[in-house]
Amino acid sequence: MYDLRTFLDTVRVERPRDIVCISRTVSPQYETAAILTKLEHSYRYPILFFQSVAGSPFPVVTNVCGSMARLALALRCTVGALAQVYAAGCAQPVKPEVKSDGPVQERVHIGKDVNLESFPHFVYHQDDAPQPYITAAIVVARDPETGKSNLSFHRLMIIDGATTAIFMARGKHLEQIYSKYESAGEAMPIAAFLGVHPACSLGALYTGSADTEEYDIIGGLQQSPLALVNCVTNSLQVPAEAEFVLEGHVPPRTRVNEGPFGEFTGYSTGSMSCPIFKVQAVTSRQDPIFQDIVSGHSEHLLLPILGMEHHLLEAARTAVPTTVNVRLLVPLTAYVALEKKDDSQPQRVIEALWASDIYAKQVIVVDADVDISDLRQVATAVALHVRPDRDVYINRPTLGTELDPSCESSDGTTAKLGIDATVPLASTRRVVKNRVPKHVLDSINLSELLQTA
Ligand SMILES: Cc1cc2nc3c(=O)[nH]c(=O)nc-3n(C[C@H](O)[C@H](O)[C@H](O)COP(=O)(O)O)c2cc1C
Ligand SMILES: [Mn+2]
Repeated sequence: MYDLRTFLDTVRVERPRDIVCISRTVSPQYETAAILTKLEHSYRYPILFFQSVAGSPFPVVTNVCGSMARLALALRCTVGALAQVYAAGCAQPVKPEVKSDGPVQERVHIGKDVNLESFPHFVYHQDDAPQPYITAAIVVARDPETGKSNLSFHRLMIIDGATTAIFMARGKHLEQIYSKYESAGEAMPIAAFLGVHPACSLGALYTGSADTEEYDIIGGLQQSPLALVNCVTNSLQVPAEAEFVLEGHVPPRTRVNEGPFGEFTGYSTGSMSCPIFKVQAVTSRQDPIFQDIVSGHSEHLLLPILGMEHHLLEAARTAVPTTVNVRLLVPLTAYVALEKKDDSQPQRVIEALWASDIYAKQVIVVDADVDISDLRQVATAVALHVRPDRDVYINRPTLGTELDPSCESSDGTTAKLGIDATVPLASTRRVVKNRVPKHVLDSINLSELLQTA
């Protein structure tokens, strides 16, 4: 079964050191973030299960997807196979199945019974807004023109018992869907669900065409249909085995001040003007677990990588079929390894990636013999093979992200950087990488040699 509880049970059995249960009451104001930060400082990334969080009746789980090993466990493969398994799931989508009921509707609160104040009041960083945030919510909405449903994560700042602010990045699908409703003067119905299996989170983070429904990708990753139920107050569908669902709508032409909020970049970029989410119903299991993601920490950084690397690799291969791999190791930066066939290819890949994702602000292209999972090797290639007057590309400002600390405009517009760190195919000077001849390397049997030494 693909729900949060079954995954936690699997971790308890198969990776017992990966889950820590904390029984003493903790404060949601900075304390859970501090516990996670201290663990990260000692290179530990366990799931944290808080039995008691002050001010809320719900137990909380955080950092569920905080290590690649756990994502691999979730998709039943090795860490090394994750990219391939993700691509295989995307290539074989499976439609969801709508059920007449499900555990997520064991409890139903509608209208004046809705009380978001009962959720834990999480604040992570000292310069964040004092209002609490819900960070693990996956939002479903339907495009009013195509009828396609869309999933994406959105930070929700609790304003009162039945209202949150919702941040929707410009240019991403939910913001595009909302602008269609808004220009027709209509509210956008949405539902936000939390407390799910990692396959669901990874599928929601699929990046690609708006015509691809993320529910089908989740089915592909699970290799079985995701069970959905109809919402109680609108016509959307949500995972039947989630822990919580918030149903409601985003009214047109309403904005509030939101943030500041420390983001995945490690920075907050001031307060924003965001639409609001009017919550009409909250449904949950009988004894729900509240899922949380500490913003800007390991889980937040790891979760989107599979979806974005998959998308950028496809975009790069469309431009240059001999692209070997794309890695995202630091924010807003794509490293690309090419089996280069002509010297115009790096520039074509750079332009393709700039165009295909707002988060691809820097694109650095190297030859296939550079290991792009190793920042030192990439930095060395940039140092040794780049002639800045020839190999650096800067485009005119286009849509990036307002979460970029260097972005001075609140509409997210920024220039982008491309670096071609490949070796020219027809260099005037012969440049050759040091190599010990392979046949000699292969002939050396170290253990034999060291025994006789
Ligand atoms: C923990 C987490 C929080 C996120 N918060 C937001 C957010 O507040 N607003 C937003 O626009 N995207 C947010 N994202 C990124 C989107 O979920 C991501 O870009 C998604 O793939 C967009 O979906 P789309 O391709 O259907 O537009 C977040 C991602 C993660 C992993
Ligand atoms: Mn989408």
